[in-house]
Amino acid sequence: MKQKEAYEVAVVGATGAVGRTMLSILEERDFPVANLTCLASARSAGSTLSFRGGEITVQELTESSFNGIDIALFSAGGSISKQYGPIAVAAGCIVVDNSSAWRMDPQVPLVVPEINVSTIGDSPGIIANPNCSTIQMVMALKPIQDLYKIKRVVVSTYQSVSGSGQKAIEELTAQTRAVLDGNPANPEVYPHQIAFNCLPHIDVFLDNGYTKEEMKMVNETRKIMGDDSIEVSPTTVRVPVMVAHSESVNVECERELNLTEVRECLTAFPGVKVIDTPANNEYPLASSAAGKDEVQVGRLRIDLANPRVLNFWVVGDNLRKGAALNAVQIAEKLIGQ
Ligand code: NAP
Ligand code: 12T
Repeated sequence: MKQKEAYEVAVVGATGAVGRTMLSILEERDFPVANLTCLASARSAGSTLSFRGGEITVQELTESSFNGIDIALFSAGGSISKQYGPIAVAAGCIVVDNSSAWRMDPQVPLVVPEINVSTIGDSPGIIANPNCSTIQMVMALKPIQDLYKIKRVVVSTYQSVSGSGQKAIEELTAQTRAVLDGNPANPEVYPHQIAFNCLPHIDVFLDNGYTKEEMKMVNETRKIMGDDSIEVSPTTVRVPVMVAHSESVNVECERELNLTEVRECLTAFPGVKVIDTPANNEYPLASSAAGKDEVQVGRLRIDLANPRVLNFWVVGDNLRKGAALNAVQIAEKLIGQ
């Protein structure tokens, strides 16, 4: 895009869990923002959000919201992205979209900057941000793919409630209190109690028996890695954690793995931190990854039965690298940073 001193930036869904994190990250990384426009529904129009020591009044999203905006970061759900993404593009914006609306559209690049920034063309329009569980997994898979070529991945996720937004964070808090006090949990966001429980159900169930979240991990992994031959066998589970998703990953490669080499390639990969000293009880944890930018990888070990198979544990902040940070990194690439 045309380079400027500073850019007109809009955040759609600015009051949400991801939107608020976008504001923090734009501020932390000193993104060259001339003006920040915060957009949400009529419900929160008129409320204020803090940005760079000032207060920004939230405006209601309308068809004219994008006039004069250079970059629009969307995180207000798939139907808003489907409806307003093309309106923003027609107004001359570049859209970085966090929803699942455009990810598998062949015209839309699906980008993790450390992996496939080159798929962003000269006049991108909409750029899709991948699903949170997929981003942290492919960050660990990419260096392994480059060295050993991956055939198949079996993954089970342990996903935090912040992945489903602000209301789910409140639901886990309220339910934890209610259950400890001997009161009923009253599920609203999830179909069952999430406090003190694990739900093998994220997003909606599809006809093939998998959830939509599981199929995102299958299809988005192939698109980001640029390799349709990678087989992904996922089980996605919601756990009573506030922030950061954890994943157990089993990767079958085309040739025998060398654990020292695996450790080295992961350590060298930007955005990945290897934490793997089990003798000192050191391994990635949701509690240590929450609030951090890096994707943490540990429990690296070769499969007991097959020297071409690796097991590891990967943890990432779903609101940061899984959503807002990745989106802002894409915006940084757009402005030539
Ligand atoms: P959230 O906390 O529920 O926030 C939703 C945001 O969308 C709020 O700002 C809300 O504004 C706004 N919104 C809702 N309906 C709207 C409407 N009709 N018009 C304008 N704004 C509207 O959810 P979240 O966790 O931040 O997630 C937001 C979206 O980001 C998700 O739906 C998902 O598509 C995406 N997401 C992506 C990832 C990823 O993996 N990359 C991770 C999490 C979420 P009000 O304050 O007015 O209600
Ligand atoms: N349903 O970006 O509930 O497609 O954790 C991310 C997270 C959808 C998405 C979740 C979801 C997405 C969730």
